[in-house]
Amino acid sequence: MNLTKNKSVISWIDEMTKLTKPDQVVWITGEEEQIAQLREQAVAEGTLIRLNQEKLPGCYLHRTDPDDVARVEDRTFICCKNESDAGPTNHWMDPKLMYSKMYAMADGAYKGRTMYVIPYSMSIVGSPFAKYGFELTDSIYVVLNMHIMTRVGKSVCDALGDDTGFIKGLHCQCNLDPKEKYIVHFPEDNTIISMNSNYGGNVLQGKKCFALRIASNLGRQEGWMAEHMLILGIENPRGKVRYVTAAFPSACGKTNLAMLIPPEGILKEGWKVWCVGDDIAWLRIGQDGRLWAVNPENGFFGVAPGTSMKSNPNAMISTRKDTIFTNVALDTSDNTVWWEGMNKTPPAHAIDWRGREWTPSSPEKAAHPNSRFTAPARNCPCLSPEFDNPQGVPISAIIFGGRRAKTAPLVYQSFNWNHGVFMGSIMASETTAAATGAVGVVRRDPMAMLPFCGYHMADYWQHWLDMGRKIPHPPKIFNVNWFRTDDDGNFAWPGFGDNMRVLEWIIARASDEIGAEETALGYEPYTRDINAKGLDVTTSVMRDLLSVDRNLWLEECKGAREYYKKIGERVPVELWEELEALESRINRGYHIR
Ligand code: GTP
Ligand code: SPV
Ligand code: MN
Repeated sequence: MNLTKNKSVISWIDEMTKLTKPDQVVWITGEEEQIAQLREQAVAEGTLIRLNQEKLPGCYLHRTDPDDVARVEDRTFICCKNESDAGPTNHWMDPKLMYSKMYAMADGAYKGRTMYVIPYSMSIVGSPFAKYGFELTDSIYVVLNMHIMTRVGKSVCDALGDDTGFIKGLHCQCNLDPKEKYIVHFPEDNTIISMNSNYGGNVLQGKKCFALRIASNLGRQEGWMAEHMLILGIENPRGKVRYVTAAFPSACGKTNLAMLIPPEGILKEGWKVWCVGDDIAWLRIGQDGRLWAVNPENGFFGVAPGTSMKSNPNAMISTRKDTIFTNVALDTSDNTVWWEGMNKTPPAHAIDWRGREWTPSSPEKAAHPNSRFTAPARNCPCLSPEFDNPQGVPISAIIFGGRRAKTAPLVYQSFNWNHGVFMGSIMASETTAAATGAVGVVRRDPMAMLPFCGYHMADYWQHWLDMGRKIPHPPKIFNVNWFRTDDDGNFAWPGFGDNMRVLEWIIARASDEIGAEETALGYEPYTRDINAKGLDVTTSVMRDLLSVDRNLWLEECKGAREYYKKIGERVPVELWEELEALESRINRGYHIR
């Protein structure tokens, strides 16, 4: 039965039904009864393994095809009319050609299968910022994950009414052929098609496909921003909460920072951190002239390895009920889950992510490095009371960051908005297991949006500059690096909860409460201004963490120059000027630490 009378929705679904030829069509209503029945069916079909329901109530394990474990950037396409509008960082194909290719693959793809129609909302249903979509899929796993990650069901259809501005999404598992995977976006007609995958960001279309690649296009047209950013609130001992967003590339610490618990001493002073979002922020200018952020998601699709009661208790607790685990190990002693970094003692016997017997002496990892949990946001102990506020939260600071073993110091602040945009545009980070391909290779990843910007990167930078001119009270912009290593290759900064010490400085700077040292890169903290009480970091290590190597930075400028050339003639002149100014400050030896 249809959940909507919206003629354009119905006619598009009719068209897709004729094409894919399912045995039956099932609308996802959002009611618990239907979801529970689908979980049962997934268990019966072997798609989900029911975990220990006493220790992990409502939790299930899923194993993907071993060739389908991460986003596939080389199979991801932006199909707009003009190739030049997709820009040099996106793969492009002519929309007509791509549609015919996709429709040929979709022809009969649901034969003998069920088409699930998922009406979903990014952001709170009925709020002025919400955007609605429909994902058609033949995967119960996708239905169950979308049900956690977004707001799903009849209320979405009711809120949409007769509006034609919805996002169309088609997903076909086909036979998961790695060579035939396609993650395709048609920004000019708000359509997404995923083929031959059943993994995370490839197929949970609300996430990267819609909330970033399509939404970045909408934001540019409508004057707002869709960003790969966590959102968190920092409450000071006087009860005042200030909000920051942070853009780090995939698997570089967003979920961890978003749920941070301050170190003992700072906690005792009365500081607290509230999580609003861990991956995506939609930012708009509020009537008060500040930038306001909403998290369009409703759950966390977080990296499992490294998550522990020590590193991120709030994430651990979030996964103790109603969670779907993907590609982690199964601890056979009590039918629970395990992954590397969860605790010191691995289980004596487990089933690894590929479904094979595993013991601590096995040469391979028990959990895939990109194994994940899908957990409802409501499970998070530090979820912000503002999470469901349709207006979002006002942003005091924007933080960029990445994995850099050497170049980037622990923290610095931009001189102004344009300089901050420049900092974001030349961001670089070591690649991680979140996408297929080599791991640990430094690449430019502007604003952590390289794989997610749905149009020309230079136009995106221009949009940032334009927004800066329009925001009467813009957030201050910072850069952080939790991943500096010492001479032995160990992380020099303890990270995790101790990142609060850096956040404290950022908040103080954003509120104009303390001074800073003006250096070639921007404003850097005086060493004494990073709260080191109870911290196991000597002053000399602290100085190293904040130091800037002149030669490395000259190399960095060279790299940025080459990158701008690659992005081409649309690179805004303001950014070229910032690059030249930085290079000249470094050359002059201007306050290099
Ligand atoms: P996506 O979900 O892919 O967008 O990743 P994310 O940015 O949310 O990254 P996440 O917080 O899941 O962290 C990824 C990995 O980085 C995990 O293995 C963490 O343990 C590790 N990590 C996070 N924060 C820190 C930190 O402050 N220091 C160090 N050394 N590692 C960290
Ligand atoms: C990322 O890779 O940035 C993720 C996971 O958050 S995915 O949903 O696969 O994009
Ligand atoms: Mn992400």
